[in-house]
Amino acid sequence: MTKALKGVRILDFTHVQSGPTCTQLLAWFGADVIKVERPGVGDITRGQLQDKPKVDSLYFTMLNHNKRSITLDTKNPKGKEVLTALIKSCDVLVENFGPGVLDRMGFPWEKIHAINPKMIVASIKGFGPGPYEDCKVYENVAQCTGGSASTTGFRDGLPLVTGAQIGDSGTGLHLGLGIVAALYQRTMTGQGQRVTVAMQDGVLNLARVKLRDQQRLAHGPLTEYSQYGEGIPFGDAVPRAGNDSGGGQPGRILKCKGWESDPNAYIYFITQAPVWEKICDVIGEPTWKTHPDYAKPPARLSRLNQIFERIEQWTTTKTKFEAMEILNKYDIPCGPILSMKELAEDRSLRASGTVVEVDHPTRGKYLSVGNPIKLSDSPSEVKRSPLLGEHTDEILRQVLGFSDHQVKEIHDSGALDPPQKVAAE
Ligand code: CAO
Repeated sequence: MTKALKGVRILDFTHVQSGPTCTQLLAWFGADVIKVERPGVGDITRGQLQDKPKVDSLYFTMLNHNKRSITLDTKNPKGKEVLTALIKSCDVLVENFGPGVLDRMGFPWEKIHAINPKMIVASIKGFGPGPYEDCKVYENVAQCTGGSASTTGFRDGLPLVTGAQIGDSGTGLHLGLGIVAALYQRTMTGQGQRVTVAMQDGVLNLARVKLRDQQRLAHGPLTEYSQYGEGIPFGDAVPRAGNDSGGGQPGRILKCKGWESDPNAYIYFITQAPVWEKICDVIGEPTWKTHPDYAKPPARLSRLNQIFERIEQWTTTKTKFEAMEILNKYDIPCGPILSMKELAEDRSLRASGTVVEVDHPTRGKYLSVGNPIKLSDSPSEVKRSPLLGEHTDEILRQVLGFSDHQVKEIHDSGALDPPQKVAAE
């Protein structure tokens, strides 16, 4: 079976998490992703959070599947020649260097466009144009500056960052969509273009419902937020809403059987209006179906704490899986709080290829998240990440067509060697 992006070649200048998320997805869709890394060092994550000595970290392996690796010193004159050849023979350059790095390397957009007018140049930066455009940015900085942290956590607690990597992986996803859109446009125009996503913008896009609520505040309190029922006045900015549901249907995380010893024995429970009567039956409060204090959603808003306490009395008599099974029968929306251990062992996620076991020559077997986007005519196999520079000669010969003599010249130039340290005086 063919692959959706077969024939697309990516010059992958990405590192850490945001950019590699994007190029890994493109590789899963069948693009030939050539990861260019600094000789001797490589992507810094190869050595970060290492669980086994001298082995590529899970941080690296889980973000760089299905890619090839070439090491190249792009500050070496011969290295610049090789980079120019790569630009000529690739369709997309993806980078998430700090601001200005590509220009300092001697490859600004204008030069790349002149070398290969069809090339799409896709970049992730921390911020778009404005006062912070020169700042380097990491995940949590983006979560804080994109509106996620100020709206995550409890009203009376600190702003919180999330476990989901919405700044890095979220921005990588946005960039991937921009790249395939630009590739599609290129089929009609024949021209490349620049694709840029700022991490702040990507996070704000994911926090869009909170900007919605910011504007609703001008017209009165946010009645679905718990603090409304608690009689606590709203300020002039969207508050943190704890575990309240963001969709206008009140929801909470409730204890389940075993919560005293299991930190994940909880379930998310939504008191969705159309199934209210079924909820009343399940929890054993049939009179609430007609009682004026409970029957209609507006009457319930000021009593949410009391209502959820009663529902929790019921959920604590069930495990989260028992509660899920019962509630699903009645179409009552709910979700058990699944630990990473439970997800790693989940049989349906294994069967769908969302959790995969990968074999690596130096690390051995490990688990990873496979492609969560399923295409019926372009299945994704997860292939292990490359060792540092594993494909250097293969790429020089097969992709760039260099002869034995030219390859030797490149080796002799030092362009494939780690930069020499200058001795301290
Ligand atoms: N050969 C020679 N030099 C190379 C090279 C190669 N193959 N690859 C990279 N380099 C050099 C660059 O040219 C740059 O040198 P100069 O600063 O002298 O121009 C240098 O490596 C450092 O690049 P950098 O600024 O991208 O890396 P950093 O570790 O200082 O910063 C990060 C890391 C992530 C903060 C920064 O890249 C960034 O802000 N990126 C954009 C936002 C982003 O993606 N952040 C998410 C990261 S994941 O949490």
